[in-house]
Amino acid sequence: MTIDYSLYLVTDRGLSRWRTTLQIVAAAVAGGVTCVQLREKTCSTREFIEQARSVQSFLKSRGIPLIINDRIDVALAVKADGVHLGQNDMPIETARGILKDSMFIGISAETLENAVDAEKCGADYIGVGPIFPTNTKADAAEPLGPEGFLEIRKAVKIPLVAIGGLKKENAAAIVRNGAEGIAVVSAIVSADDPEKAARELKNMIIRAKTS
Ligand code: TZP
Ligand code: MG
Repeated sequence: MTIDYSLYLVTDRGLSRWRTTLQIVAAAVAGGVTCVQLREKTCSTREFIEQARSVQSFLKSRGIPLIINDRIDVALAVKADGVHLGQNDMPIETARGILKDSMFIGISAETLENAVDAEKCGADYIGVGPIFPTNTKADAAEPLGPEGFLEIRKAVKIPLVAIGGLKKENAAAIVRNGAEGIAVVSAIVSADDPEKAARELKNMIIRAKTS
């Protein structure tokens, strides 16, 4: 499977207001999201698996990949398309030893060094951020800014998905700096109209990629 990273939704049940994660995912997909990462920081393992199965059955028929945040066991249990690991999660070498090539592995990089290491260790893509300040991740590192992103772009070849404080007003510069994709949480999950928010972001990305 090849993954279209262009508009990458990361879920957050705490920011979804009165909507369920599945409702947010459905609206986001209708608006043009190309990839979904299920990110659950507080629920039980059982609930995480149930949630993953329900989101997966929605995504599968639409050809949209499901990536599981942090939890390789959950990713294996539901046969997800990929797993996304941070710098304090299971090391990529260990994860690759378990998963072999059955799944994509994405790695979060907050620095140039993180990104170079991730590529060297065989990551399929890198989530680079935060690019801009964000309230969504409490322990987020210093923002890299568009220049920090560009420095990483020049140093690695694998796909880069930018994350952190991205919205339709500021993401075009990052696409023009070579991001394969834009990952967002609050810009879609907390929007009054998540479908419209996704559509506007998608149109912006298409324009930036073709200009
Ligand atoms: N990793 C780096 S920043 C971030 C994550 C999960 C949060 C991004 O959230 P938002 O709302 O798109 O700024
Ligand atoms: Mg993590």
